[in-house]
Amino acid sequence: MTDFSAITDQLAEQAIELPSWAFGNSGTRFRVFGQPGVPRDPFEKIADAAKVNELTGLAPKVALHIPWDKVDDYAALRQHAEGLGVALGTINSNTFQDDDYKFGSLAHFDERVRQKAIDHHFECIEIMGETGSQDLKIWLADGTNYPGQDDMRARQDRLADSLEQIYARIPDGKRLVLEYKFFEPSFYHTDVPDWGTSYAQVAALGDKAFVCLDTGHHAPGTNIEFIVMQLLRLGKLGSFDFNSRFYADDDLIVGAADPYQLFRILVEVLRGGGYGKDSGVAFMLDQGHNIERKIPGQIRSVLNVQEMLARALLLDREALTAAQQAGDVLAANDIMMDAFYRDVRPELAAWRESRGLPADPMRAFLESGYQEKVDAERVGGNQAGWGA
Ligand code: PSV
Ligand code: MN
Repeated sequence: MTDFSAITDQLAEQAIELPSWAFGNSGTRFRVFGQPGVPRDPFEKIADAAKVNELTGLAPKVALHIPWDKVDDYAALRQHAEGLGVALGTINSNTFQDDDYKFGSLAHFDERVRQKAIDHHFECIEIMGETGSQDLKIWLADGTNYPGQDDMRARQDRLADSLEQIYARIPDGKRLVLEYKFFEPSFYHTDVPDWGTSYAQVAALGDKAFVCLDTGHHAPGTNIEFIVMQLLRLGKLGSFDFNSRFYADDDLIVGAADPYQLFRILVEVLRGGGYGKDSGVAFMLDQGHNIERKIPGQIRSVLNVQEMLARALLLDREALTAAQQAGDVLAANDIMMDAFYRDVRPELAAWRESRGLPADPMRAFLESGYQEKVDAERVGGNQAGWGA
């Protein structure tokens, strides 16, 4: 059995980017349930995210969504973040909440709307300069609901042209990542439905363009770790949006629905060189906490990823390779299961303490009084929410 101390240097490199929108109210199309203490502006969202980092040491960056996180002074937002020990991360564009985008954005048949969507991305690139962000993440709601509604081929060509124009403005050292999703809100066809389409589009752009893999954006039964392996093999895995799903794009806490899948994904990440400071892969969460409290929801999420990463790091690769090469199916599977079932929680707790972090960050948060404080302070104003 691999000794836990053998993996702590690698564990210490773990960095997960939190989505600012996880701290605002969110819901389903049936209801958004408000909660006390919810941030009223991007500054308060960052304060909550910084709390998660303070207690876990795992979340040094906060991803922003524009226009949800629009502020007058991005330098002030950046300073505020840095003062709280976090940095501003990925800038997510948003072309799905404006009447103009009913029939799409970067693939739209109307040149006026398509230009508006391209301009929005130019604005996002400018914001990246002020926030110090590395990545522009594009997810498109573009698609159609009915066969014949639009020409799928022409849409793909217009998308390629739009992306090319945006890519031309990505400064050196920064990146464009294109996220795919198989359906919703479009139900007949989606313009970037799968990793292959995203890969084809970003490969045509150049070496500053990558694929973003959102774990909730696949059909049931999809072998996501295979996609991780393939994108790493092709040098095009740019980032993850981690969350978990039972049915569609549920945006539930990562590792909650299928912890074994998260383990398998992380095993492939490690196998393919997708982990560590120099890997170039950004690990983000993309979640909504609709019925649970948001800050502990995020704490639980990053701890889930940490626990699963520890197990993946502890996998006995030498023994696994030997079993694979001997064609020993059952031994190979046993080795995977041994790592997956190893309860790393006590060792992680002790290691956290040794680094000056709380052994149990969930409990530390509940005992900190932070929630009660913000519940009392944040009255009045407009609560932030998914889409606001
Ligand atoms: C789309 O469902 C998505 O996964 C994209 O990443 C969006 O930016 C995000 O959700 C919004 O929550
Ligand atoms: Mn996503």
